[in-house]
Parts: sequence; structure tokens; C-alpha cells
Amino acid sequence: APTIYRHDYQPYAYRVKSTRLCFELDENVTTVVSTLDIERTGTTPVPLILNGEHLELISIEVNGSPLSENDYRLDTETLTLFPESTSFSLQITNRCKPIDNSSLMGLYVSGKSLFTQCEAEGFRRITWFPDRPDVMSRFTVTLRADAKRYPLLLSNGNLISQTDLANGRHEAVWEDPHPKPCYLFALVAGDFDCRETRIKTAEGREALLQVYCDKGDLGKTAWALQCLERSVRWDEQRFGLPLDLDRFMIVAARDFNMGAMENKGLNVFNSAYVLADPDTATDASYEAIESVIGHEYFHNWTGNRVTCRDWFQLSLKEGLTVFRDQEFSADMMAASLPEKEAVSARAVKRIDDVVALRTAQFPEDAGPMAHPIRPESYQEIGNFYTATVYEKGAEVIRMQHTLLGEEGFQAGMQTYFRRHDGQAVTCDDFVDAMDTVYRARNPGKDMSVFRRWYSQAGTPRVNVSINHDAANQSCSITLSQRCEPVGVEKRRNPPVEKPPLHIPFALGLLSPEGTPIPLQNGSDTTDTLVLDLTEHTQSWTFKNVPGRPVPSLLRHFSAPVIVEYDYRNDELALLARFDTDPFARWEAGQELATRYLLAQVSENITNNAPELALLVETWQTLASDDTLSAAYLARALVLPSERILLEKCKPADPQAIVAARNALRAELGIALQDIWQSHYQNLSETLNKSSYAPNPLQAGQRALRNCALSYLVTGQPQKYLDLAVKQYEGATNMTERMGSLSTIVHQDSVQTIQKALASFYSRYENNPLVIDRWFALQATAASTDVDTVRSLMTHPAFTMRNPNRARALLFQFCLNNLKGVHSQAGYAFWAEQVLALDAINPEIAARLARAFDNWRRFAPAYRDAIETALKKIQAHPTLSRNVSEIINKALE
Ligand code: DPP
Ligand code: ZN
Repeated sequence: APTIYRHDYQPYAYRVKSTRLCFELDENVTTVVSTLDIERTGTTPVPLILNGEHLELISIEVNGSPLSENDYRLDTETLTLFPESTSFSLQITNRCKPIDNSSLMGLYVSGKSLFTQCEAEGFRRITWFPDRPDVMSRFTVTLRADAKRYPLLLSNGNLISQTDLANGRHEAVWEDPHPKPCYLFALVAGDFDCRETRIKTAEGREALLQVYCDKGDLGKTAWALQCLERSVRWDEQRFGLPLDLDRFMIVAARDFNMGAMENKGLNVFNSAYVLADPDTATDASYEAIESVIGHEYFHNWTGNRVTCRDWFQLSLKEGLTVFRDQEFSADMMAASLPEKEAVSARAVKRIDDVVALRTAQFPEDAGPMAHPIRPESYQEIGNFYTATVYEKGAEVIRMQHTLLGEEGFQAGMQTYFRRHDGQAVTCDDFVDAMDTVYRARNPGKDMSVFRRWYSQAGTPRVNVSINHDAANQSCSITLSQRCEPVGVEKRRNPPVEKPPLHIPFALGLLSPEGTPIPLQNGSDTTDTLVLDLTEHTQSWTFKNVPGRPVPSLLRHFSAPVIVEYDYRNDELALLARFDTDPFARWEAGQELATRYLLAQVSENITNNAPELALLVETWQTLASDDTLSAAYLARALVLPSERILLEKCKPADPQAIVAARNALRAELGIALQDIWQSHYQNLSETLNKSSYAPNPLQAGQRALRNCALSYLVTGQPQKYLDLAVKQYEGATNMTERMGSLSTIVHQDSVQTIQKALASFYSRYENNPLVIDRWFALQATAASTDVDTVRSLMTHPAFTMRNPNRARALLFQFCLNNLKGVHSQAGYAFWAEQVLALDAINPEIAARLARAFDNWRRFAPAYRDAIETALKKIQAHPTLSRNVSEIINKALE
């Protein structure tokens, strides 16, 4: 497949002033008539190149006259015309086959309904069109379909008319007043239930908010609609951005490749991010729904009103919108809590986001797919909807927020919209807007060094050294940054030069007794100072530091970097007890546990491993600290995940990691038995007093209670398994039920496991989202191996064609069951499933294909076996462009 380079960007030679689409919808064969009002931008004639794939051409007319085959060129992926005049009307009639479309890109069937997915390049599977985000057009859409099978016909914008037609068909006409690129086009046809509310926006506009779902699911849409209304209010209040539509619709689809899609005025969602009630959704799902609904809604401005010039700029909308949804969730959490809890609520959200970054993005940034948040090249853009573009992209926006402050950042956003509303722009345009504000407020400084975050891949490391001068009571801190070559850079000769980045580094100092040392900041003092590291090495000196301080580094994770500092173990324990920054406090405990665990993995014997006693003591102190919220404790007391540990283990030895982590969990389960028990009791009593609500206070309590249960059962299964069974049987909501069930399936009493799984299945047989949980739980269970998964694949409820189901079983096993998958049989199974999925849905297959990206880091026995599996995939004669890009890069 050809490689596409960012530097090759050329503006399109034509404008598409208006687009009229008329659909004769039918799941077998749909006919599309597309009428485009086209105008050339330059003075000399140039070919008009349109994208189209898997389409059947019926006819082409220019200004009402049919073209003959000599007048155009039709290739597998393009249609080329040779117009002489500067403006003309082009009408194309074509057909497509929704029922045969298993890729879920373009127009496809899910259940009995029809849906579209056009981002990034799905519109070309509907009709020939300049399928690129910088071609923006005004859309009018006519939908015709059988009135019984498809009583609801939805598209973007406003409903202009509805008419009954002959032969039991009917028609709806929609007009979107906002010009948009075709990736934001959507249509939905089917029979749905709808929950709606009318609101008045801050500007005084009346708007209709609607959530559509399959018949029978209406009772599970209340939360989604509330989240949508809260999103509208939050964007008005915090960003001053109003809803610009009369009508905003969300439709839940069972078959969906991604989480959701921000089509203008007609968001299509994976049903997993819409449907919730206490009996079927966990607290984590409620939270995820809030964040995805926020995310897609916020795209209405950051993505839709201002969109991307080309797909290399994807982080322009995704990084920014993830930052916005993270802030939305943090604000919602803090707002709903009493003050003591609210303080740590933002830290809890931050911890969760950083864990996600370290789980998915750090490995990506160190592996064969490493790319800057604004990639330089790609073969298949579908492969670049990555943790780097999204999550690291959000960190890069967050750093700009840190550099400018809330008020400065909002001023930058206003500048951005004033300059670019209605345009398709670049990441540089965004930073220019921020830089304008930054320069005005920081004379002599600018963001030129900061911009390198957009072009540099790899996770930078910041090394810290401290020099304390007892005589002068002063302390100097030296920060040095470096960024190793990653991905393709490793093979460059001469080696790539990586210039320093602008890293906002938040720092505090604690006395040897654990009290905060005030730091001079201008004429004030502060507990936390943000240092501007812009060179390879810089030093800062602090006065009035009597004893050698314990530094609290990278507070609130102020930059997406790895910190290197040679803490003593007792210093980490001190920070875990006393640090006033809740993020850094959590980090210190995690670091202590990481050191202990890595030292257990034979080849990682280090000389800085803490004694088990110190770890137990630290966990004891944390667990009994009643100033900490339950939600925070649930994060602080959980050990670093297997995947995060694997990332730090050299060479990576998955089986040893799993064993070490389980052993420590059992130790802590026994050593802290009394504390776990008392948490369990107290939380049970507290929770029993009120009925279920998906709020952060209760969610934190349930999380800690499940955490305590899991430690108790892991430590002494014989003694505590009954408690888990009791919680399972008496559960009044899915969070309790799943918490106990996952504890049950991770121990080894086969009978108890089988009984619980069977009861769960029969209870939820008819709820696909819950059956996904049932598969996922078994996929990750300690006793599950390849044979177990193969037998689950023969279960009547299993299908590869539904992405949620494939993710629940195959992805969960390959990505999150290190014990089960890391064997020759596991890798062979993985290769087989990548190929099987690729024949159905390349986008999904390519995600699974990335499971062992970092295979070169593994101990030799694992490494050779993974290489064999990769080569087996590579040798397959018909690989999609998606999978072949991933596998070729992994093997390069
Ligand atoms: N729908 C995906 C998202 O919102 C792609 N834009 O991130
Ligand atoms: Zn997005």
C-alpha cells in the first residue's frame, strides 16, 4: 500500500457548494442519487477526482447531460472526470449493498436498522465524493424507505418534510444548515424508541435533545439524556460555547466499530455508551457513558464547527476534545461531592486518566507504531485513531492549559474560534491562537519550543538530581531531559537528533519529617511550583531549605514523561503517607510496589527493592487513613496492573509478572485482613442505607468494598469465598454483582465458578451488553487458556461479526489475560483470530493485530514464538491494508 505523507498536502482543486443526496434505502441494494454543485477554485482546467469504493455506478450527468464511458475514468478507488467549465452540476447515481457490508464503514445493517459510519473514509462507500475533511459542503438529504420496516428516517440538521409515498414507502427530507465535511454525514433508518427533552440554551434558543434506542431499551436511556443535557450546560458555562442546533440526536447501535461518532446533530453511539440501568450497568459504565456523551457533544465545536484540514491533524480535534471530556468528568465529579471528597475527586479522575495513558500510550510510544501526536505519514488512517493521537494529544493540550492557566487558555480558545470558525485547519493554527495569548502575557517568551510536542514521538525521560547545601540551607534541583529514538527512528543513520521539549514540571518539597516546604514564587510562597524545562538541562535553587528535602515530582502528572529519581524506599514511603499532592502521593505508593514486584521477577533483581514489611506498613497506613476518600483509597490500594508492570520489566516476562503480582496480593490480603474486613463491613452498612445512585460518592464506596473483598478472597479463599458468594447472591446492582463475580472466577473453586457463571448467564441472556461482560470475565479469568476460549467461541451467543462481542472475548483474552495468552498456543490462536477478523472487519482486526507490538522487548522464548505468529499473518495472501501496515511495521 502507498504511504501518504503530511508534507504532500495539496488543497482540493474544487469547491462543492452544495450536496443533495437522495437515498432509496433497502438493506440488500440501496440506490443513491448525489447532486453536487461544483466550482473550480483555480483558473485552468484540472481533473476532478472523486473517491469511491465497493460501489456500482449507474450513471453520471453533467448539467443534465449523461456522460458516456469515454468521458470519465473509473478505477477501483477513484472516479475521474475532466470538466472544462468552472462551475457545473454533477449528478451521480450509484448503488451499494448494506447487507454485505461487514466492515461497518459506510452504510451498513445492524439488527434490523440501517446506520452509517463515515469517519475517516467511509463516505466513499456510499457515493463518489471528494472524501477529505477540507471539502465542506451544505447537505440536503432525502431518505426513502419502507414505512413499516423503517418508520424513522434520520439525518443531520433539521427535518424539512415527511411524506407518504406509494408502495408502502415514505420519505423524509433533512437539511443541515452548517457546511460540513462528508465524514460528519450520517443517516439512520429503523424502528426505535426515543427519550427526549426540550431545553432552552443560554442564548435563549429552544432545542430538542433526543436519545434513540432499540425497542424495549427505553428504560435504559435516562442517564444518557441527563448526561447530554449536562454536557450542553457545561460547554456553555466553562467554555462559553452554545448549542448551535435546533435538534441534537443520539442513536444507539449494537454493531459499531468505535465508541461513538460525532456526526453533526446526529451522533451514532455504540450502545455500550448509551444504555444503563443499575441492574445491568456498573459504576464504571455510567462514568464511561458520561464521558463519551460529553466527548461527542463537545466535538460539535472542537471538530465540527472547526474541523481538520487533513487527517494528519486528527489530534487537533481529538486531543482537544479528550481534554475537554476529561475536564467535564472531573467537574461533574467534584460538583456532586461534599468538600472533603471533592478535593480528591479530581485527583481520582487524573489517576484513572494517567493509568489509561500508561497502559496504552506509553507502550505505543516505545514500539513499532510510535508516532508523534501529529503523524508524518500513514498507509491506513484507520490505524491512527490511537492512544497517542487521543490521550497523549490530550496531555499536550493539558500542558498548554497549565502554561496559560484557565483564563489564558479560555482566551486562546476564543482566539481560535474567532479566527477559524467554519474552517478546516491545522494543529499549528491551534497553537498559534494559544501562542498569541501566551506571548501577550509572558513578554519575551513564546511557544516555539513547546510546538515540538506535535512532531516528536517517544516518551521523554526527565532525570532529577538534588544538591542540598546544609551550610546555606539551600537546595538546587537539576532537571535533564532526553528522548530515546523510537519506531523507525531507531534505524536512522546518522541517529535522529531529538531537540529538547518545553516540559511544565510541577514540583514540591517535603521536609524529612514529611511537612511541605514553602517555595518562593516571586514575592509569594507556594507548595507547588511549575518549572519551565525548555533545555536539555536546567537547574533551580531554593532557599530556606534546612534539611535535605524529599522531592514530590511531576505533581498531578504535569507532563506526559517518565521521571527518573533515585528515591530511597523510606522516602517513597514518606511521600505515600504525607505528600499533600494526592496524585504524587498515589504515585509514590505505586512506585514502591513496582520496585518490590520487579525485584521478584528473577531477571529484574535490583538493589533498591523495598522489604515486604515496608510495603505492608505503607498499605496499612494508607488503608487506615480516614482523611482519604473511598474512591481514592480504591486506587491507592490496588497494585499496579500486570500490563503496566510488564512495560517496566526488562526483558518482559509476563508469566513471572503475573505470579509475583498474585503472590503480593495474597500477602496483602492476609497481612491487612482486619482492615479489609472492617472496610467491607463499614462500607456495606453505609451502602445499605441508601438506594443505588451512580454518583461518585457511592461509586467510590462500592469500588473500595470490591477491592477489600478481592484482597480477602485472594489472601484466604477457603475463609472468604463464601463472602463473595453472599455478595453475588444478594447483589442489588451490577457493580456489586460484577465485583463479586470477578473475585469468584479468579480463584480456583471450579464448582462455585460454574454455578455463578451459569446463574449470571440465565439472568442476563437477553441483554447483549451484559453477555459481553460474561464473555469478558471468562476471557480474563486466571484458569482460562486457549482451549477455554475456543470452547467459548462455539457458544451460540458468540459471533465475530459484532465488534463488542469480539472485543469481549478475543481482545480481552489476547490483551488482558497475560497468563493465558503468553504461550506458543496463545500466539498461534491470536494469529488465527486476526486473520479470521480481517476477512470480516479490517479496522477491528488491525486493533487485535497490535496485541504484541512490543514483542522485541520480551524474553527470548516468548519473542521467538511471537515472531513466528507475526510472520504467519504477514504471509497470508489477502491481508487488508489495515492489518498489513500493522504487521509490516511490527516486523520491520
Ligand atoms: N467518533 C470518534 C471519536 O469521537 C472519532 N471521531 O473520537
Ligand atoms: Zn473524538
